[in-house]
Amino acid sequence: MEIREKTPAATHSLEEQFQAKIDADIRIEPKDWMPDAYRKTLIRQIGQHAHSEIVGMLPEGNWITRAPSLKRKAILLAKVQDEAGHGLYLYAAAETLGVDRDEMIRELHSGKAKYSSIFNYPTISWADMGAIGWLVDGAAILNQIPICRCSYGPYARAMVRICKEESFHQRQGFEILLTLANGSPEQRAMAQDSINRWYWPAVMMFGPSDADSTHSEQSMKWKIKRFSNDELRQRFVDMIAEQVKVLGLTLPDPDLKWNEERGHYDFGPIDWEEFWNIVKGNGPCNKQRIQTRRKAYDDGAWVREAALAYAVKKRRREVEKTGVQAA
Ligand code: BYC
Repeated sequence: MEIREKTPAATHSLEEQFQAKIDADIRIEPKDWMPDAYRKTLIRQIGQHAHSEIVGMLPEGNWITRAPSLKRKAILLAKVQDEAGHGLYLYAAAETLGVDRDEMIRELHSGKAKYSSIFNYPTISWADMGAIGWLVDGAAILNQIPICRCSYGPYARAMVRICKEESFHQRQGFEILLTLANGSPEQRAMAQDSINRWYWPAVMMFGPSDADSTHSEQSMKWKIKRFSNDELRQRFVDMIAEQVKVLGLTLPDPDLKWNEERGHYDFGPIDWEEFWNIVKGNGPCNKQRIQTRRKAYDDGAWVREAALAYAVKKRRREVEKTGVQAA
């Protein structure tokens, strides 16, 4: 049933007024009216994004104790901590839509909620820390800068700080690869091998091609997404194809070629079978990632309990002192 507002000028449905706000680039805030489907799409996307940040800590966390120097270790530790922070801002942004954080985490642990395909690949060498920073965070920046202009206020605002931090992440990754590329032949080979393994999975991070993207059309109308998956993917390839020249290394795509007419790089076919296989949970590390997250959650139960007990005690003391009951 169509709902109409009871005001004199109520010639437009709530849905039409909502879309008019979006068209005029007016942000939607948590207490504003919004269609259920808009709320659901945001909960899905922000939830998946938050999970990606938290699961994304694992492949790099794997190298913290094996970083080649104290400086590298401190930088990597800071980056992984940043990702925990990103997850927390994003869970908080999703909570403004009325979803419970524990429920989101349960969905991650049960396999119902998705997270980015990229984090289901193993990190087998130190150079992978460079490739993740350069390629994965590079892809993340291109995808996430437009989200700073997303129609939903809390998501857009959370993305501003996240993007600043991602930019540092990408630079540190590039610098790791540059150092290796200018090092011994073995180090150079290690950097090249890492790029060979991470390049295509990073290209896939942008999601299915536009023709197969179920949510893009609606999400773009709602300005949750500002560019399509393929548009962002093309920008990524154009950027990386130039930056790899500075490294003096190559990308594993024999079809990569500058197209003068299009003003873009042409690139080879994407292995969508590999992508969907990973999304469905059958990648090299899917099971391990979820198991690790579940264990971390269970092991952290005492911290959550202690924090809650402390909050209750603090509130009780305040009431005893002031006689005022907190809302
Ligand atoms: N992996 O209709 P589509 C980071 C799913 S964090 C897995 O195009 P949408 C970082 C999609 O969910 C990186 N699944 O969807 C962290 C949908 O399935 P459902 C994460 C994928 O939402 C730590 C179906 O395929 N970034 O960078 O319009 C360290 C159809 O797709 C993937 C974000 O989350 C994938 N790659 O567009 C370092 C950014 N792609 O839900 C780095 C925010 C698609 O219908 N998210 N699917 O079952 C987005 O921008 C969009 O959600 C996407 C997908 C572009 C990813």
